[in-house]
Amino acid sequence: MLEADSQRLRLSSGAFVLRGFALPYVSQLLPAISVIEGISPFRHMVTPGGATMSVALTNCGTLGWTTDRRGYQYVSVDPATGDRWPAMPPVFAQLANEAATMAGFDDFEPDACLVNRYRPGARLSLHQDKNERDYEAPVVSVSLGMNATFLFGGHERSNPAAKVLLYHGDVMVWGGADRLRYHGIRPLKDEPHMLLGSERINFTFRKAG
Ligand code: MD6
Ligand code: FE
Repeated sequence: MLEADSQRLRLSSGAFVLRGFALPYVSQLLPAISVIEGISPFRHMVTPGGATMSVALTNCGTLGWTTDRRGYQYVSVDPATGDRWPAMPPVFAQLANEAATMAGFDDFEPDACLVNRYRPGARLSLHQDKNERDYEAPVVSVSLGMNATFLFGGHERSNPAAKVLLYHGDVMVWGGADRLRYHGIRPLKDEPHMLLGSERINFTFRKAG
């Protein structure tokens, strides 16, 4: 199932890891993240089941992903501030569009960018990304900072999951027949990164509305 050329690891028909694809953008991405968190700070949200997430999150773009006791939803206003989410920086949209094209998904125009912050021990349990209206569009996901083990599962939660290491600068593009696969992140080890220290930042672009 694995197939690789120099910069593209193909996990399945519609799922790719683009190794180092975001590296040329990092010097623009980090200050943009500081601006975003200055407007809409990272926070630990509560799942519908009542658990507080170990991953802290914020958003930029027209729509932002949220969870609380009532469920998961995309909203245009940050519930913590009462204001709109910060705008998506043009460099974010450009990176997402170029990565999607590399994976064969043309004209990707995301309206939502979920920004996740992991510290040692934080994890994301197996889930499907299915709160978006449009499953035609792929999901583009950028990893910065500490390494993480990504779990690439199947279409049932109980299916076995492959483990894929994601490094600083890697971009995943995920769509087509793979759009609704279960996936997650193993608890992060504390192996500090030279730029970001004991943090991993992931941002995930979607067409949500
Ligand atoms: C993360 N990512 O990498 C969490 N979802 O921290 C995701 O949940 C994800 O990386 C869909 C497609 C790619 C992803
Ligand atoms: Fe996801």
